[in-house]
Amino acid sequence: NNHKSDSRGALIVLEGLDRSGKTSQSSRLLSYLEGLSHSVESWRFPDRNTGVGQMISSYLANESQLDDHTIHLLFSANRWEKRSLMESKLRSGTTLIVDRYSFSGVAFSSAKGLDIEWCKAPEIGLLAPDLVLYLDIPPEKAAERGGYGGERYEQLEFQRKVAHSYQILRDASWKTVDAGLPLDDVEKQLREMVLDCVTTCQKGKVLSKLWS
Ligand code: FDM
Repeated sequence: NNHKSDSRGALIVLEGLDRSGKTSQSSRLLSYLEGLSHSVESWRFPDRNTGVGQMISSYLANESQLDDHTIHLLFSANRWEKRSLMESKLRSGTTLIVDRYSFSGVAFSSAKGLDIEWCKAPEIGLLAPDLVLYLDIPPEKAAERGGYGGERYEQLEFQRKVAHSYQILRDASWKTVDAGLPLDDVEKQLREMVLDCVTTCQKGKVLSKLWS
């Protein structure tokens, strides 16, 4: 028996405020796992390359206006359109490092005042991450990093509300890292958590669905 080809990849999600360092850390984790000869890909949501993704992208750039419920459902649809590919990658042994997922969907929309249970509903049945890594940074500190690119949600006042929503969503299974530390220190902590998760999935941890 070739156990390696039977083992599945891990679904690892990075969450956090804008400028918390998710994107840098995803690419570092990708290189790290590649270096260990793991099959791994880095993904992000929104995936702006699909038709739905282009609608989202133009909304974020303030080039189009959409009702809060409508854009929420588009973000969710953007995950649904990638669901089967996601599952086949994982089942064939590829680990996915995903920059934002359903938790961003709920945190950002509920920060606008939408009911949290309503926000979670369209996510039911998507694949549940094996690990959620929360890059924790105070909104003020994230704002100081500059480089808010001027997209729709990149404002301190709104990011404070998003931080609050993340606090409500977060459960005991999430792993939180202090994202105010130097990048190398953050990476070191993440590496250990990620490797541990990849190993658990290889050993046969069951792939489950949201919300569980
Ligand atoms: N965002 C992202 C949402 O509002 N809902 C979602 O479901 C997702 C995945 O889109 F401000 C927000 C979060 C962020 C913006 O994300 C674009 P990136 O990471 O800057 O591309």
